[in-house]
Amino acid sequence: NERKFFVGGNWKLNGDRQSIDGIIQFLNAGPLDENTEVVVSPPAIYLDYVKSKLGASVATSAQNCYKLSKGAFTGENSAAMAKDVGATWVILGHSERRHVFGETDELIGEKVKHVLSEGLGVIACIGEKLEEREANQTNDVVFRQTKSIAANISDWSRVVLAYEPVWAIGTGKTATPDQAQQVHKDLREWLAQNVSAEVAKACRIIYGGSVSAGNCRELATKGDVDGFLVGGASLKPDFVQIINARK
Ligand code: G2H
Repeated sequence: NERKFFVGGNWKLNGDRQSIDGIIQFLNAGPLDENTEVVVSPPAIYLDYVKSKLGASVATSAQNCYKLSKGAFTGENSAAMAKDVGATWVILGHSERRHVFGETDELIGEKVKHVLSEGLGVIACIGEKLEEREANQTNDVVFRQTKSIAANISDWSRVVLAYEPVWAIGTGKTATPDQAQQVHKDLREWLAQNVSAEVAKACRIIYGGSVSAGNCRELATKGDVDGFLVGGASLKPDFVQIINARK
């Protein structure tokens, strides 16, 4: 297919200047597969620092932002600010935003709309909890989440969908390649029916949840898995192997 492989590193709330220097060193040394689009997402405080030290082939992303560009919103960051320090993406709707910080489908939709209007790309995350999977509600949940994201998308070329089953996040428990492929395929079908055939064909659907140097290659063979959103392993040199999973 023509979808460019996409690998994002979500550092979450990790890093200091010293450890970040180490990450920048292995990223700049690579070598990184030119056929992979690579994005790293440091904590907002370090976005400027990381961008200034990274080679041009790696883009930067915020991990979240508010739904407005400025104002009396103590503690928040905006897409405009991320853009001002060189970021080109924002991760939205990550399961930790949904389940630790209580973000709703509605708020995530508003953020998607805002970030796109600011000219940045969106890595929009969806995924079911363990009890939802066990109750056979996986598709209900991910379709519901995708629907409130899709309703706010003006330009699909700047959107990547990240399927991250909550039970596989940071647990060492990865979805099997077949489990991931099944949901990605169903999501693409949903896009075809609810958005358009063109969007279904072109939109990258990436997988996240305990992706590692050990499991990335097999996951990457699946036809509807267009890349990864990587947490823990993106802090280690293993991340280079994940970027190169199709090489
Ligand atoms: C899922 C993923 C990155 P990890 O949250 O978004 O984290 O790879 O540590 O499971």
